[in-house]
Amino acid sequence: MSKTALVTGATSGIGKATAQILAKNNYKIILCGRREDRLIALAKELSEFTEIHTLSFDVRDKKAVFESINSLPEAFSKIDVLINNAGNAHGLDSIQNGNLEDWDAMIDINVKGLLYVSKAIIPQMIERKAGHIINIGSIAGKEVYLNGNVYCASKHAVDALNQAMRMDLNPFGIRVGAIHPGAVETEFSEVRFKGDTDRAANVYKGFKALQPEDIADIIHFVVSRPYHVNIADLIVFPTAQASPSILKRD
Ligand code: NDP
Ligand code: 8X3
Repeated sequence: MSKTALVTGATSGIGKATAQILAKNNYKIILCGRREDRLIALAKELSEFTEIHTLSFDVRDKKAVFESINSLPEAFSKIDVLINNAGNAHGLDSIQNGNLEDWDAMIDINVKGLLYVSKAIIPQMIERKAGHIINIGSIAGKEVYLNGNVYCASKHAVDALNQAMRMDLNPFGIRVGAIHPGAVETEFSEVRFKGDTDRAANVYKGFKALQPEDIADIIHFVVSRPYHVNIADLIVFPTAQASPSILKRD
């Protein structure tokens, strides 16, 4: 019987590529995100391969998170794999110049949103004594960089929560692991720079950045290991990158 994966942030970038690869590998997919038009288009594309269900909610809205997940039809209600991917950076400013709305967004989405979605799904994994949670962290969750302050703090929180979830859920045989990418060419920088596409494009100039499919491929590898194998923590850089601030450009 095919497994079911719920992917947050499936409308773009890493989440979309992950939904695509898992769908082609016989997972039933629950696609989540706020942009319904994109959810519908992706559902149409992937329904050629598997059964798809879409859930449109903002991960900041805890009522919507619980209502959406609790509303899943029977065929999608048993979630084997949770990919906690939804998230973004908002702004790249010093702590003294940081924007309070940006700070709220990063903490509310990257940390609290991940917690709400996890809290809505963990009970059924505990009941079945099985499940797999993959938290998408970042190299920003391992090292801080100039002006990265609150985004880095939010991803350090994801790193801490990943370790904590693994400990707390250990008695129930639930796999928990994180993947921490370096620079991946997605809409991430467009969101960070609030639609400034030139500034966003410059982030990926002069080197070969990771593509969302590179991370999706690794996620597929991680979920397809035998059940006794849990890849707990993985950092993935483009070859040109050695740390958030060491990047070899042409
Ligand atoms: P994208 O901007 O391409 O995708 C972000 C996804 O998150 C979108 O699908 C978006 O969907 C969803 N999302 C954002 N805010 C919310 C919200 N409030 N409620 C629900 N969904 C939301 O970026 P990436 O694919 O790059 O980012 C995915 C993850 O990877 C993030 O956690 C990011 O921090 C992490 N990451 C990215 C790196 C990179 O260099 N790109 C490197 C390291 C980590 P919608 O807007 O439709 O709601
Ligand atoms: C995204 C990678 O280095 O911009 O998490 O923080 S970085």
